[in-house]
Amino acid sequence: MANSSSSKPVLTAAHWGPMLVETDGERVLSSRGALESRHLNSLQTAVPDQVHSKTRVRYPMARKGFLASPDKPQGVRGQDEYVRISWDEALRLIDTQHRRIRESAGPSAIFAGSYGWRSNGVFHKAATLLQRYMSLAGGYTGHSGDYSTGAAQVIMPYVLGGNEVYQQQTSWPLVLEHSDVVVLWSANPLNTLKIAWNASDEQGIGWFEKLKRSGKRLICIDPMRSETVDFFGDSMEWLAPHMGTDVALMLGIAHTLVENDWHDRAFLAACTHGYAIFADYLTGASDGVAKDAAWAAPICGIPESTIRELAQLFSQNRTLLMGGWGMQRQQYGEQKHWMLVTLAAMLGQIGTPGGGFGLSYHFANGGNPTRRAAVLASMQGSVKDGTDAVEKIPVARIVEALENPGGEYQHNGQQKRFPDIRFVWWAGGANFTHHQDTNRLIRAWQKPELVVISECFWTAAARHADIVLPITTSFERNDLTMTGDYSNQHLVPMKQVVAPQGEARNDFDVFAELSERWEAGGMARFTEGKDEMAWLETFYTIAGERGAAQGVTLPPFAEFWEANQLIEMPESEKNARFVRFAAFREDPQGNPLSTPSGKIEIYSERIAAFGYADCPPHPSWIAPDEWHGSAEPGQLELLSSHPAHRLHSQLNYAHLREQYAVAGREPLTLNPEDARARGIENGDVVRVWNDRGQVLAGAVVTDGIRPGTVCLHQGAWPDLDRDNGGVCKNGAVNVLTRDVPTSRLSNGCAANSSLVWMEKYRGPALTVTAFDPPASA
Ligand SMILES: Nc1nc2c(c(=O)[nH]1)N[C@H]1C(S)=C(S)[C@@H](COP(=O)(O)OP(=O)(O)OC[C@H]3O[C@@H](n4cnc5c(=O)[nH]c(N)nc54)[C@H](O)[C@@H]3O)O[C@H]1N2
Ligand SMILES: Nc1nc2c(c(=O)[nH]1)N[C@H]1C(S)=C(S)[C@@H](COP(=O)(O)OP(=O)(O)OC[C@H]3O[C@@H](n4cnc5c(=O)[nH]c(N)nc54)[C@H](O)[C@@H]3O)O[C@H]1N2
Ligand SMILES: [Mo]
Repeated sequence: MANSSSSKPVLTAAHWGPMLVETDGERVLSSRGALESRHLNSLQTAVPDQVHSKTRVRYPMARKGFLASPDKPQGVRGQDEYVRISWDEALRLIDTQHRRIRESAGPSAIFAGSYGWRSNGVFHKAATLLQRYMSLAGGYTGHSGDYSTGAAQVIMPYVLGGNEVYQQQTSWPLVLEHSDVVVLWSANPLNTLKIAWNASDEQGIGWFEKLKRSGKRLICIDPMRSETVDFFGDSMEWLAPHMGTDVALMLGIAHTLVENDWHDRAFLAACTHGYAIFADYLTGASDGVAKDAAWAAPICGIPESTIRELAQLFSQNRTLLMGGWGMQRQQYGEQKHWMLVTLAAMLGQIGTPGGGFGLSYHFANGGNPTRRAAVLASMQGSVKDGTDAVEKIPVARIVEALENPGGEYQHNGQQKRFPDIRFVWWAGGANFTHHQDTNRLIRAWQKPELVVISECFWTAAARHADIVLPITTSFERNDLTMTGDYSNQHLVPMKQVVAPQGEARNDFDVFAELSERWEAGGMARFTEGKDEMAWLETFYTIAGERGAAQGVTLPPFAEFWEANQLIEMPESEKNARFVRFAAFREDPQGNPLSTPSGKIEIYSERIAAFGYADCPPHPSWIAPDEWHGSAEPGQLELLSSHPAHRLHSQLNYAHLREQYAVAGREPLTLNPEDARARGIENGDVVRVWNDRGQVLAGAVVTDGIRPGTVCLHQGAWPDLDRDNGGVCKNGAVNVLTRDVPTSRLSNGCAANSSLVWMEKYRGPALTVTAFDPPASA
């Protein structure tokens, strides 16, 4: 039920935290954070824009060329007009074509991997619900991995036994107590902590604020002077290497350690495996090239003397290397965190309070101690006796799969074959902004026989679909969420604020109805006979059982739901003293890691056995194809970091855009040197291009970025102008990025290894139309 009282704000939550939303019962009036915080999170103000945006999908729509002959669609996806159809017609069309394709081509022809940051909540999980329906219908092709940590999450288990990127970090109180030096290496927590996969617990920035006032030595290694460096001001040093060269920089530091006998031999002997082989590479004994500071300096663009100073500083102090993820979203991205861990191992501080490395302080408030908690259960992606994914493709290889059906490829030591995908359904992801090389994607996108998109908004993906289904935002339905992916700090009701807009339906209801169309009794199988509130009560009841084991008692569900209040979980003294790898450090034999040797693998026999030239068996410097070392004069390194006032592409249409748009489009950060060389002034429209595509963006000229590097944050909506050479008017960075795997080990996203050209734009004035729905909508 929509809340009809106008006086009391409704409590709900998004990835960007618990929020209070004011409504008059029909319209959303305003929204704000529900937790007390000294750091305003701009995303929390955007609920009215989300619910009432002119770019909402209002009705089911179908592409003309598809409707003309659904068995054999005509026209070009992305160039066709859309026609309004009824829900009944839309679901009938989907059911008929789904049946036809499944019968003729089998379950692997149906791609339901549907990656993306759908709204949070334990029940209305778009892709999970899609997969649940496809499990009922007989299986599908899913995906493995993610765009976030594609390389790191595959390499780290070989090295440390766990993925490290989604695991709790040594607790913040201990970092503040014990660390002397903290290094943010390719991390921008001021931006990235605005969100979490559940809802943000909003504690992370507060911890970084304490760090700022701690008097510790703080260093940020990033080609761009990020919001975080600005936030730390004088208390942080900024070192700006060339993009993609961090392994060389780390090797230079490591070599300096060895030269001075500053490395921790005892730790290396007791806790690591294969160091000697790596050491031969480091010193050049095996290949004749000593990876010393003088070698590293011209590669990474950091002076030799600085590299040597870092080695001394790190080895003589309790040092914590906080690794972010931008640097592994690159060709050979696997090497980055492997080398970071190797460097930390050489420093010998892994497993100490406040020393070693951590790969999630910048994400989901890692290090904020885990509470004793009643943790919610959540919706599962398969029905009883259903068929789960019959096949999985590495998530960022989707275009390669469409281009090369049946083609063989290597993944993580396995020889695999791409399925022959004929039907793609995306629910809860924005693959036309998240995937690399948009123009190549658009070509590959013509291949499937059917593309269905479930969306709240007319995204570029929706504009390239055959059928577009209008879906509710999370403010038009009821749900539950925890805050903090690691802390479980709060349990929050996500109460419906207003009625569904237009003809929008919940993903759950769409797939429930399709299940019934698929087979008699399908709806009951899909829903297990439960509606929204019954499911929420189930998840809450399980939370109560889990909580009981932790000494946490929840009020009865009805009372909780009525109260419109979140529940804060009690602190745990034990968890507040958590030190990652403490037990292993104390007794490596008794508490081995789950690696083959039980130790930190600096050399991996398993990886050696795969024989991958693009992922050697110990951390190595391999020059990417596109980097400053291969750039022609005038070419620039392209950075696509995550945006401050969006979650990827989410909210690009919102009023927040006024805070960052330049010349009406996505801002592009460039150094004054690069601006002068091209006659570009602050605020100008620039054209940026390479052989993959071209975009227009608004120039932000600042010394806060390394010369030779430009940044376009990821997530601007593609707005390709076919009448003007296909230029993207809104500055969508993936029009320019290269679509190659990090390596054949993990096949991760490598967007941050791309070169571009840039000039002042002198063409006709082109207005951004990305947020105008199709004329007929
Ligand atoms: N160049 C470059 N590219 C990148 C990155 C980069 O660093 N550089 N980063 C990569 C990373 S790490 C990621 S995680 C991806 C992010 O890629 P995505 O997660 O795909 O990006 P979002 O913009 O969050 O897309 C979520 C979509 O889900 C829709 N949605 C929200 N709620 C619901 C719902 O309840 N139901 C349905 N059906 N839809 C809903 C939203 O409207 C939105 O369009 O981008 C990747 N792409
Ligand atoms: N506000 C907001 N928060 C978010 C997101 C969002 O879209 N908006 N996205 C969320 C998601 S899904 C994810 S995966 C995380 C992403 O978290 P990250 O991947 O850590 O975020 P990025 O901004 O891609 O990269 C972090 C920093 O790495 C730097 N960097 C890039 N390349 C290099 C390099 O070669 N060397 C060095 N030293 N630094 C480099 C970038 O300049 C950037 O400042 O953030 C999450 N948080
Ligand atoms: Mo991500």
